[in-house]
Amino acid sequence: MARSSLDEMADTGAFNRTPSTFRSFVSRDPSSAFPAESGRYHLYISYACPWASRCLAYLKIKGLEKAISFSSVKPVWGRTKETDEHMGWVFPTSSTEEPGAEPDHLNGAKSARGLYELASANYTGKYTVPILWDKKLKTIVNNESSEIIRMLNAEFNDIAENAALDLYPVHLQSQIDKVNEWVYDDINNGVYKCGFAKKQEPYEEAANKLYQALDKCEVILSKNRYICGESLTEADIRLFVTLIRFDEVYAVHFKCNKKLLREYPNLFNYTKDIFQIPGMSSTVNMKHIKKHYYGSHPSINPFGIIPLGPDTDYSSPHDRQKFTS
Ligand SMILES: N[C@@H](CCC(=O)N[C@@H](CS)C(=O)NCC(=O)O)C(=O)O
Repeated sequence: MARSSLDEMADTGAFNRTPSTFRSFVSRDPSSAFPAESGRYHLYISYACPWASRCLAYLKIKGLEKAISFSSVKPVWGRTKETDEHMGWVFPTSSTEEPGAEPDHLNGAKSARGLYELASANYTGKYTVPILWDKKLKTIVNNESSEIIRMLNAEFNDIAENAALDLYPVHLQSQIDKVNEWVYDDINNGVYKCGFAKKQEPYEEAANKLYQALDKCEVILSKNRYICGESLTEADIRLFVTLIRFDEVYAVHFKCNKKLLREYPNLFNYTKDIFQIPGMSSTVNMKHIKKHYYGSHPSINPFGIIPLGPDTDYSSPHDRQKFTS
């Protein structure tokens, strides 16, 4: 049966995310199966999705917009087939139906599910975004954002307009990997564990870990401009996509309200700092973000009401330059 993340529940009532399936790599080596050619790949995203948004962030800040096309699905999950009840990402039928979302001009698919079915006749996993699509071989190269961002960082440098930017430099790799591990478990995925928990105990466990990790970030960011020191790295982009959704969505929808992002001076200013990196603000479509979460999880928000606030202005001044003067 077709599944979504709402079905990934252990008997304990805890949320357990399953791994992605398509794991091929684009390579700078022209003789590889998926060589880094301009115009060959398309990134399917949802602006709502933090995992897809980190890929879009890379596409923008590495200057790959001319080399790799992208499009977003509609923010609210819909029926992906008439013959069953599965709810998932769907494309609009016209460019005006949902500002920011585009019909699937490449394959004419009605849903992300349609793309997975084109790529593999016997796929049984979830129909997730992001999807890195190969237009030439008409297949999915990779649907795991943590790997897609590594490809965008390093493999497309012959065609990237900002090839010099290395967000995973050799000398910081072990530090970045360590930070990613706890940030993923306790923050990126941690908010989902809070929100999707079906029992009090796993919720409290996840919420306690989330706040310990946020407190830890706050301390680090009181000493450094970025989470791994004085330069922007992959770990910052990965942390940012959760922070930017925190007060608008997770605090309410996922019950992460013990403390708000705006009550953490360093984390709050840091989020503004990353948001103001050229290209980054265009990756944040708060309308899609709010419509998706509040509108796609009826078990959590049955009436689909979208809260009005807080409507924070992340383009307002921040104090993070103090670390680099
Ligand atoms: N491990 C994947 C996770 C992607 C993921 O879970 N995406 C969610 C949206 S935020 C999705 O597409 N869910 C569809 C579903 O659960 O059916 C990645 O990081 O790329």
